[in-house]
Amino acid sequence: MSTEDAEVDAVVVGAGFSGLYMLVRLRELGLRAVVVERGDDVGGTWYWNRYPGARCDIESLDYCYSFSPDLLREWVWSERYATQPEILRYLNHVADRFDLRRDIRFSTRVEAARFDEQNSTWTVSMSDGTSLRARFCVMAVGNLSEPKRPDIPGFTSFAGETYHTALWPREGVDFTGKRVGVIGTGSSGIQAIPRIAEQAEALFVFQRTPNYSMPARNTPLEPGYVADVVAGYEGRRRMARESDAGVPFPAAQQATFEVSDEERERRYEEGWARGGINSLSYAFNDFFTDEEANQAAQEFARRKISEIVRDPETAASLSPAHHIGTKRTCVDTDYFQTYNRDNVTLVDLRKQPIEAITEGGIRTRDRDYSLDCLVFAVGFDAMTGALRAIDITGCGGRTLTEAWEEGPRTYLGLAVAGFPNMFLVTGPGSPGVLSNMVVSIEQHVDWIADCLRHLQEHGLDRIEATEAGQDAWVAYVNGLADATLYPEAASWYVGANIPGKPRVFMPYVNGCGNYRRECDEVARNDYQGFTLTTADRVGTSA
Ligand code: NA7
Repeated sequence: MSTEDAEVDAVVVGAGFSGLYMLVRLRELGLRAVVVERGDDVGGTWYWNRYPGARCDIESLDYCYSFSPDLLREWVWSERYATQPEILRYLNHVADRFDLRRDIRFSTRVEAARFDEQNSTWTVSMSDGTSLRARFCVMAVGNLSEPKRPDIPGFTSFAGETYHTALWPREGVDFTGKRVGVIGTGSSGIQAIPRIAEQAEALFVFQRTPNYSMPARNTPLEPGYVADVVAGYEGRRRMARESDAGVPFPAAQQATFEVSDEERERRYEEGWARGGINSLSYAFNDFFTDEEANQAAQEFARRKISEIVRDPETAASLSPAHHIGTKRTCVDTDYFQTYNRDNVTLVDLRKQPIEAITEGGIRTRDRDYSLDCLVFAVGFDAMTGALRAIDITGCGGRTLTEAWEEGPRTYLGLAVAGFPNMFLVTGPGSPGVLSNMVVSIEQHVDWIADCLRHLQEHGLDRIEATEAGQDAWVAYVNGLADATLYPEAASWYVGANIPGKPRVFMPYVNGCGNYRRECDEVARNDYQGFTLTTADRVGTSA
C-alpha cells in the first residue's frame, strides 16, 4: 500500500455499534467513508470483552439498532439479556447485511489525527504506516474501550497466567483445577466471578470497594413474545428515546417519602423481583438527588445481601457504603450466592490491603495467597482514555490532551472547540454511559449525519464549536451534576479510578429525553454555538 495520503470524505475511528451505524449514514449521504478498527473484526467493546459471563445489562430488545425495520424483524434475540457472543453475532450480521466490511480497515490502529487549517481537512495516521485525508473525522472509539492497566506493585513478577477481562483470549480459558485470584468487583468482575467459581478449584476475590448489584432475572425469550414486541416497536423505542436512561420505563412520579413505609418496601420488592439495573432507581424520582431517599434504597440493597450471603462477616464486607447508583450499579446472576460456595473466599482489601503481586500469587498485609491464575477485572480509562490514546492535534498545534488537561470540555459531548470537523459519538458531556448506549449512539449518529447534510445543502464544509458555546455547555453540565449525588463517589464517572486523571464528573445527568431536545434545538437554531463556514473562508464569519 502506498504511504501517500488517500483522500476520503470522512474517517470513522472504531467499528463498534457507533462506527458501524455511522458508516451506514455516511453512505446514505453519498460520502466516501472509511472506518478504521484496531481489532481484526467488528464489535468494539463486544469484540474485546469475552470474559466468562459477559453479557449486556440492558435488555436485548432495547440494546439493539432501531434504524432498520427489516433488521429489527429478522434478528430474534434469545434471552432477556444477551450474552457477549450473541451481541457479537448480531454486529457481524449487521456488518454483512449492510455490506459494511468493504469500507473497514481492520487490525489497524489510528495513532494520530492532525487538523490542517489551510484546507480544513484531517490527516489520520495509522499503525500500518499509511494515512488518510478526510474533511471529517468521527471518533466512534467507545467509552469503555481503553483497558486500565493493573497498577499494583509486582504485577510483572507473577509466574502464572494473567488475564484482563477487557482483553480476554478468543479461545477462552479453562480454570478447571486452578487456584484463581480475581481483582476487581465492578460489573466485569461481578459477571465473571460466578462463572469462574463454577470451574476453579479455589477462587479468591480481592475486593477493594463492594458494589451494589441488582438481580438480572435473566430468562429465555419466546420468539412469539419477541415478534409481539417488534410489532409495536416504534412506541417502545419512542419511550426509550424520551426517557432518562434510554430504556422504555415510565419515570417515577413520586418521591421516596411521599409514600408509606409499607408502600416504599412494596415498590423496592417489586423492583427487586423484576430485576435489572433500574430495579430500585426507577421506584422513586428522588433516588439520585435526595440523600435520605438514596439511603433508603441503599438499606434495602444491603439487607438483600445479608439475606443471601450466609456468613455474616462476608456479607458485611460485601455491603457497599456509597450512595447507590453513584458508581455504576451492576446486574448479576448469582453473584452474592457465589460467596456461599466452599471454594470461594472473599478477601476484603479494606481490612488487608494488597502489598504486592509476587511470583506465586498475591501478598496482602495478613498473608500470602498462592495462585495459578490472576484475573484483572480492573476496568477502563473511561470516556476519555480511547481519545487520549490517539495523538489528536487541532487548530494552532494544540493537542486534545492539552485542551483537556483539567478534564474533558466539549460542546454537547459532540464536538470540541479548536477541533473543527471532528465529531465525538457519545463523548463526555453527553448522557452516554448513564444511558442505554445504543439509543444514545443512534441519536448522536443521526445528529451528526443531519448536520453533515445541512452543510452539504448550504455549500458549507467546516463546522467548529465556539469557545463560548462550549464554556456555557460545560458550566451547564457541571451545574446539573452538582445538583445530584453523582459527583460524590470515587467512580470512573469522575475519573477517580485512574491515578492522576483530573477529577471531573463527565456525563450529562439530565436524561436522554431532555438532552435530545437540547441537541435538536441547537440544530433548529442554525447550529447555535457552532461556527459554520466554507474551508476557503476560515477567519471570516459565515
Ligand atoms: P469498574 O467498574 O471500573 O471496576 C473495576 C474494579 O476493579 C473495581 O472494583 C475497582 O475497585 C477494582 N480495582 C481497580 N484497580 C484496583 C487495584 N489496584 N486494586 C484493587 N482493586 C482494583 O470496571 P468494570 O470493567 O467492572 O466495569 C466497567 C463498566 O463496563 C461497567 O460499569 C459497565 O458499564 C460495563 P475500586 O472501586 O476502584 O475500589
